[in-house]
Amino acid sequence: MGAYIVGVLVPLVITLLFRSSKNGKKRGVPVVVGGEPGYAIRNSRFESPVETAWEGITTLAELFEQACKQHFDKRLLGTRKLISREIETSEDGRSFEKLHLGDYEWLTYGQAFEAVCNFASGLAQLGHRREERVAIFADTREEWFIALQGCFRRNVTVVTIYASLGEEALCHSLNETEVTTVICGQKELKKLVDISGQLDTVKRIISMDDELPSNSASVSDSVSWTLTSFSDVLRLGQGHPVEPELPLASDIAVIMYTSGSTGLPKGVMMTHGNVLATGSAVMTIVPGLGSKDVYMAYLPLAHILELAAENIMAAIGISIGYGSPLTLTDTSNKIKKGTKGDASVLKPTLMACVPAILDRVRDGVHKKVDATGGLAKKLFNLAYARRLSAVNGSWLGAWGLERLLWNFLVFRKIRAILGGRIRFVLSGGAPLSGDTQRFINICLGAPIGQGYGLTETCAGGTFSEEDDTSVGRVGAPLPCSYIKLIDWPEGGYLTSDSSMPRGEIIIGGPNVTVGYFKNEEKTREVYKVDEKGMRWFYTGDIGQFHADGCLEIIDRKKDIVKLQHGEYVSLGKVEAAVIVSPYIDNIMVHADPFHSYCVALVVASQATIEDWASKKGIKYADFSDLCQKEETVKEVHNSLIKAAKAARLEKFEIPAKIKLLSEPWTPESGLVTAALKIKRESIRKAFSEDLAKLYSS
Ligand SMILES: *[C@@H]1O[C@H](CO)[C@@H](O)[C@H](O)[C@H]1NC(C)=O
Ligand SMILES: *[C@@H]1O[C@H](CO)[C@@H](O)[C@H](O)[C@H]1NC(C)=O
Ligand SMILES: *[C@@H]1O[C@H](CO)[C@@H](O)[C@H](O)[C@H]1NC(C)=O
Ligand SMILES: CC(=O)N[C@H]1CO[C@H](CO)[C@@H](O)[C@@H]1O
Repeated sequence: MGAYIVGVLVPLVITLLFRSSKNGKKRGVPVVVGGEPGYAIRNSRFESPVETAWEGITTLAELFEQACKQHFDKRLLGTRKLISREIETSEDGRSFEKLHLGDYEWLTYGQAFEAVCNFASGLAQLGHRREERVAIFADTREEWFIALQGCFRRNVTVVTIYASLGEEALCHSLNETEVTTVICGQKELKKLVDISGQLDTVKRIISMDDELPSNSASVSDSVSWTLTSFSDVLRLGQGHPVEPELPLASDIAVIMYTSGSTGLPKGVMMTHGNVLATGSAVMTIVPGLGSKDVYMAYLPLAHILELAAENIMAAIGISIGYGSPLTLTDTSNKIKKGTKGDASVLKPTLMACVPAILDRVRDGVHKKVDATGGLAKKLFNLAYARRLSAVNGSWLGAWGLERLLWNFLVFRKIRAILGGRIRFVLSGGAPLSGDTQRFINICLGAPIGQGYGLTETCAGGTFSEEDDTSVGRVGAPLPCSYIKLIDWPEGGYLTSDSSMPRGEIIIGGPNVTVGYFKNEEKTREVYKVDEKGMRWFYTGDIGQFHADGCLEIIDRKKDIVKLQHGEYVSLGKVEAAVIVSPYIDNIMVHADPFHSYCVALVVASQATIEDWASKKGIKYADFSDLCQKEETVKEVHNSLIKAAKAARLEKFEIPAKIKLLSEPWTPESGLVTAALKIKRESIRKAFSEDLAKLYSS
């Protein structure tokens, strides 16, 4: 009996003590900084911005070399062996590629270092000079990482390009940076061959795959580049070693092309110091990061989140296993039925995610639970409710034994989807909905560290700490960043606002990148150096600071919205493109960062639509009635899509759903300015219900 009471009381007391100390915890504290007046916050644990977590280390090249010496015999890079590749045909005649993949095959830190040195030497032997730039244009894989580190060892700047970038953007980025060597996979090589006529500066291609695409033979005479396989470059380097020429902290490590808000993509220049500062800061925030961890690598390495993450993992003796979003779980699209997905084979402890992937996991679990139904569903819902009230602050449910029970009965199976050992999830790239954050917290039993940052700040910004169970916020400033809010009177956000300080978010610190490549005008517009020498980046996002020093993103300054998958939609650009449809009098495109598509409110052009209706013999009471009809909406939507395609808009830019309005927007109604420019905020407010419906239906 006595033991029982102790057993209950001790955890209870500990829980209560822990909670009360947690409630008042200040995660960020005000700090006096230079530059424009505003309200600035720093991480409460670090007085001045962290630049490096490793004594004497100032570049990614030094960091990697040191780690390889320390962890020589440990596993570093793992790739699954391909057992077979099959084409499956579905009932409706479409065919899908299915992969049967085997175990991970590993390179130790020692072996990986040798490969990196060989690659660096091989690249030099191919004739690539140090001051010329290399582009890596490929999906995330082991060779990507080896090539990156190889370039770093010779102070060669790497241009990264999203594998999904369109042709025009691809040409632009290769041309602007005068890249002479492109390292790519088979799929990307096919794209390069298609545009070979426009690539004036490219002299060498290094193909990660030995297999070549079918269209490469046809142009081999006309192109001026040489094609070498990755393995040949390694062999070449092994036979002819070249001395390393290491970079300095201020040398440009990477020029990262991000999908621009308008027009062509911009290349963000990051120094070794920049990436190191972000990585050092993240180190201090993921709890107990150490060489027992295994990291699942599958997000694009052309994204700063993944690039910084892999560099940090490889700095502390962690094993990195490669995979892809299409082979991640046993039920992923490309996994052959009955064989295992990447996560079940690797059993990672850490992974990075973008919100869209977590949403998919959540929807998948819901679907499965609903399909099973019956007792299993009841049990799941009960377990979920109990755990929810526990993480939401009631002490009873936090009691360890109950948690163990639910884990055993219900959540164990869900965890198995990702290998069963995940202990921390890093989320970034776009805001995560509170709903999904809770769901993943509970079902995976692992905290999600949500970050807010931009390519321009080298992903530095804020990061929610492990023990912060609130949702909808992005945490306190990273140790490498100061976050300042400045007034934006036009938008009605002031640091003196009574509820909380609000304003445009600007980010300062050693993590802030040096600017856009060959674009000084734009750089001067959004980067500023204050009188104390600190660099600040103006994000254009609007935020507010909670009392504990955590940031919440509440709005954005520009009419540019980043969708859930990270693509930017410029609302004005889309509107200008589709308003040419004869059925459209006026239009407001609306995008929501929690969704992957945009929607539109369309003011119908009465004359042309009534004309169309009479030709079709459609009967209707009045124009308002006609605008409600499904066939009318469909006709206008099709015409809009046609206009969008003619203007070469990307799929995600084309409004997926529209609402047809019969009443014009006038200055009198307050929905457009006197110059007839649309007033977004007013329209959003007036039609908030319609917009919500477009996203929910
Ligand atoms: C690294 O390369 C850049 C660009 O070519 C050059 O300006 C810089 O001086 C190099 N750094 C070192 C340490 O040689
Ligand atoms: C590449 O750049 C050169 C000048 O640097 C320009 O003349 C050419 O049109 C550009 N090509 C493309 C495809 O952008
Ligand atoms: C969680 O707590 C908040 C405030 O403490 C409350 O508004 C909310 O309803 C709670 N949710 C659940 C599911 O208990
Ligand atoms: C690499 C880099 O940009 N370092 C700068 C970081 O910020 C401090 C001031 O906070 C500067 O002194 C460094 O030069």
